[in-house]
Amino acid sequence: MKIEEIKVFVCSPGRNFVTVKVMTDSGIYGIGDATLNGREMAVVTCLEEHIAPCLIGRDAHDIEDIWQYLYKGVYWRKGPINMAAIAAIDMALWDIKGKAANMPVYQLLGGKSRTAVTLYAHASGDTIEDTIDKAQAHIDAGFKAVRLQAAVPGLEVTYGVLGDKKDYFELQGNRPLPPEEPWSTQKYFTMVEDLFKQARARLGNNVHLLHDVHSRLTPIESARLGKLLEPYNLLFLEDASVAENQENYKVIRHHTTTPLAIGETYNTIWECKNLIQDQLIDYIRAAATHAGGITGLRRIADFANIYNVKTAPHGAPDLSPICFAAHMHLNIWAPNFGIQEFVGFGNEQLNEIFPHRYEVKNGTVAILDAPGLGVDFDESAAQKYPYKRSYLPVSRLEDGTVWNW
Ligand code: CS2
Ligand code: MG
Repeated sequence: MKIEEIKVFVCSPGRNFVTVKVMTDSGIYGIGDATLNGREMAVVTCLEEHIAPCLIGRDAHDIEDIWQYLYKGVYWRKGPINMAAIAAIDMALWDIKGKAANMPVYQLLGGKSRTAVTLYAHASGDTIEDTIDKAQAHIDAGFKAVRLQAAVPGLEVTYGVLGDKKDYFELQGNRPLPPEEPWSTQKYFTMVEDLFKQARARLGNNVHLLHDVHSRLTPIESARLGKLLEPYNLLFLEDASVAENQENYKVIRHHTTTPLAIGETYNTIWECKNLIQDQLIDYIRAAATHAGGITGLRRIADFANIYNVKTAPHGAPDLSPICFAAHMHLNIWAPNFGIQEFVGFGNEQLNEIFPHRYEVKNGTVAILDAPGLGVDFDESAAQKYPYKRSYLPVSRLEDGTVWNW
């Protein structure tokens, strides 16, 4: 089955998505997600100009060889742009193989380890009360796990809290330049302890609570936070500190038993090898779109399994439903699957562009038995929402120093 054409699309139903469609001479096509928020067009160029010409005429069944060819063959290994491009091709090839075999992708990975995938929902509020009300609504809808984020009093904007803004562009003030957001660790600490104290008091102990620090703290501050939150029994504390230096996590681990999660920006196993091997984390959050596709994430999951680290794939709204589908197949297969982040199936526009039949019931998603990935891409619907330049925010401390967003 030969690859005949590789099409690349960018659409913007509220935020930008890069989608790849690999066409074969058999009539079967596959789709993949190559979205890299804030650097979308770099991935498009990488795919169109550098990758697509090398793949025309290749056998679409050679997933592993094509992955190695694009990873090792480029000489400049790794990196988010290259790995997002590889990821999209890889997902599309798994989609094709599944359709050709008339089987869902999880069957090709080894079959199911479970019958449904547990999700964690987001509760993000302008106040602690508002956050807890939203968490209660998720619990009432059947969710067993909820991530709590609340705006930090005294800061103009807080990561993870959209407030009354309709979408991502409105949050940026419709300016096609990176918005800047202030940060204060001191103000945050006051809020976060109250948030979990009040949440446990109101929500009880029968629900898993999670929290994303979005890399704002230094290792010793993270250690302090982990200790502070121990009484509230978190499922995990996410991205407490940056781990470009993986040894940083030894400082945190040394002081707290709060479980730690990291990895949504990772592109390969190499960024988390020591974190996993030294058992410095409990959940690895890499995403198929950013870590080399199903092939890349499968390798990370298998390695993590040896060290009792579970998977918790990134499920932010800037990953397309194709990535969500790829995660679902990995989640259904992985013996060490932990939990899937879930922000809803987006707006109507998104569902029109990426038709799928996933259904959430009691905070879980049952896998569908459609062949391949089980999600499609409607080219003409996508055309209605053209690309809009957009950036992620930049963070600054209150004295103006650039900080981690
Ligand atoms: C967040 C993301 O979902 C998460 O855990 O950290 O929403 C993140 O801010 C975005 O994906 C950035 O692109
Ligand atoms: Mg996060």
